[in-house]
Amino acid sequence: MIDVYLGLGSNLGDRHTLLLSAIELLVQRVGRLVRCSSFIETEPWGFASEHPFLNAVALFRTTLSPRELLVVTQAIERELGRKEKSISHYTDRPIDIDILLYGDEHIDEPDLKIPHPLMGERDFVMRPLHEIQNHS
Ligand code: PH2
Ligand code: MG
Ligand code: MG
Repeated sequence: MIDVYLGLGSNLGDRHTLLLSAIELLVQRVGRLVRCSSFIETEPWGFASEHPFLNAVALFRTTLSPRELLVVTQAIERELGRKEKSISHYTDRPIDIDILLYGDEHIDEPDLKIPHPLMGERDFVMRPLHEIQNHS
């Protein structure tokens, strides 16, 4: 069993319901939910948008491999209404699920980088991450 930290974000639609739906689907397909942070409202980071985000970080325990996890999280994003992603710039989205940490593994593949390379720069990740890491 591996501890995996996932970052969740939504800035379109019913953000609260979308985060809850994502967590419910992750419980069904990834594994047990060990902890979940508060949902925090944050300003869009790295791009201009009039739609603020709701962000959270959740800790799951899983037997999935990192790549299986990527496939599952991307399928859930699509099921919850995520359209084609832009590779050149950030865009508004109903749901985003990012793999932040997978045990203590380091992976550097074109489409899968763990730990998430930008997580340390992002308050909307580090605040909820610290909330659940300091609450064991
Ligand atoms: N996600 C991004 C880019 N910018 N800003 C906030 N506040 N929250 C996010 O989840 C977010 C972002 C790329 O995935
Ligand atoms: Mg993201
Ligand atoms: Mg993402």
